[in-house]
Amino acid sequence: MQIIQQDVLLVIDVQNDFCPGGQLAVAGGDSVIEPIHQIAPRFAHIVLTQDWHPAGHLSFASAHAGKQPFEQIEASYGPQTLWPEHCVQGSQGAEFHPELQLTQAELILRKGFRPHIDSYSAFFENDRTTPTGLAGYLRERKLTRVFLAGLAYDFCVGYSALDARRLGFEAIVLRDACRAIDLNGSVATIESEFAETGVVLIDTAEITPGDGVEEATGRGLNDAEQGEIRPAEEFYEKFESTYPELG
Ligand code: VGL
Ligand code: ZN
Repeated sequence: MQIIQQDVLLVIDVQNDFCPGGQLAVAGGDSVIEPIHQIAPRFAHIVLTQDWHPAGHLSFASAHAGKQPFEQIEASYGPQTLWPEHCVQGSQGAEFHPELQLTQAELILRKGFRPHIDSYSAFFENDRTTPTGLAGYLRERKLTRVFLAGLAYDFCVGYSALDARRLGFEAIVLRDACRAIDLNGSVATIESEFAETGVVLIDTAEITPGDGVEEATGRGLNDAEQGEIRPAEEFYEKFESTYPELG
């Protein structure tokens, strides 16, 4: 698969707490870094997300008397899994893994900062209606195809991919650049939703290699030199019919 100028690599939550030794460690979490580094130079645009919770966040089991991590509660917006305290704003666990080197990233999007609502997706909080602003950012910059990598495959990566589709973006998950939590069949669940909504699963090896970032991505060119941006009209139509209130 050829990477084009309208593509963005969305790197989800590669933070200390989701890596070995962290508060909510995902098995092999830090092994997403190498494949991410392999493909990052192919992309002209990279966005990072950071899970970013205030102390006492609703998603923490410790905020609910008698509840343990990985149990569920009924939140005002529906079922919510409870987690160990993780990614507390300003803590070392909330920092990006020190080996992640993506200084060229153009945006760091923080999510999950509202005390009473969790946010797995980079696009919407867990009520599936409160936007994070990312759709507007991508739309305004005419970035129409979202490649996803990071942690966790079956939660924040998966929800972000599904919401990307819901918003009319193309969504391609880089399977080998993700690791899963796999809680109560969550991998099977997310993959059946991928199939339903048209989220595409590929490995990073399927991304066409190139000898020059400049030629493949147009990085270094200004907007005029980059030439015509591909599917803007079609994209806007889709977006506006899905989200008339945002159109
Ligand atoms: C995540 C659970 C809680 C994730 C974040 O990044 O997948 N999972 N908060
Ligand atoms: Zn979280």
